Amino acid sequence: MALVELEVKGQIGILTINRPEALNALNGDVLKALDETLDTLDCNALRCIVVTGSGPKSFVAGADIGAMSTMTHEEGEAWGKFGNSVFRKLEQLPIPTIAAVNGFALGGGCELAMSCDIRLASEKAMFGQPEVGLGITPGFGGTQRMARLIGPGKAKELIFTARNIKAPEALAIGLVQAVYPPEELMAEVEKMAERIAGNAPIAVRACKKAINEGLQGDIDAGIALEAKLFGSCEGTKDQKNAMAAFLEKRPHDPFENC
Ligand code: CO8
Repeated sequence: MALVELEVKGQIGILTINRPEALNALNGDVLKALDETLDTLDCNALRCIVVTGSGPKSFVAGADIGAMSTMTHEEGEAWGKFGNSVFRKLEQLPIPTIAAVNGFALGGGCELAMSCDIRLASEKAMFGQPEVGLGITPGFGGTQRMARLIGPGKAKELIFTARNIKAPEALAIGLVQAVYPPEELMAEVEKMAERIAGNAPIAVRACKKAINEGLQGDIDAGIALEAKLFGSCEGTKDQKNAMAAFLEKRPHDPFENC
């Protein structure tokens, strides 16, 4: 069995981290498999990516503690750099990504979920950055992405205390966008992915770019980027198709990524 599986369902790609005997913990082989699988994605044909974990208990229970237990300073830094490069590749995919958090999302697992655009969780999901209890820091972007997602005060509280939180608290603090009974999670995730896939692909990509890149700079630069991207959508076949349909009071033709 592959350590990372890719299932294509129409225009949706479902990536499953597949090491259930270790609750999908990320060792070097899993990270490498994820890296290679991301390289194979056809982001012109696919319109949304779902990331989930194999088995009923865990999304990803963290980086592999056994593998990290004997690392030197240099090995630790190289490990962090590699993990970060993979998660950044995921984050920078041009199409939207949804984490379907089906269980434990701890340490590197929480960081993987935070590298996706949207997080939907099972009622059984648990989130946390337990690293300081293991004598390390979050190392796959956790200090950066959690502070940006839920604000620095709450991120510091969770990271300094190494307190794990359950799905309802993750929802309340905005770490996840919705929580579902475990048996309904994947259907709800796929429903959202289909809805995204049904919208004009160039416009959806432009929105992702505007939000992600806009958040890196000041608001004036973000607004200038938005204006440029808005302009780039005008004149596309999809824009003409959708607006003509509105004006003619009929449904638009399916969008074609053009
Ligand atoms: N690493 C390696 N193996 C793991 C991990 C992990 N993170 N999590 C679970 N496993 C393994 C267990 O060792 C066990 O294996 P075995 O059956 O061979 O003993 C198997 O998965 C099942 O686990 P449990 O029996 O413990 O299952 P429970 O249901 O009793 O408990 C828990 C589930 C609560 C999730 C528990 O397994 C746990 O606490 N796991 C560790 C969680 C954790 O601390 N994660 C954070 C790790 S640190 C991290 O992710 C750092 C990321 C950034 C690093 C970058 C550095 C530069």
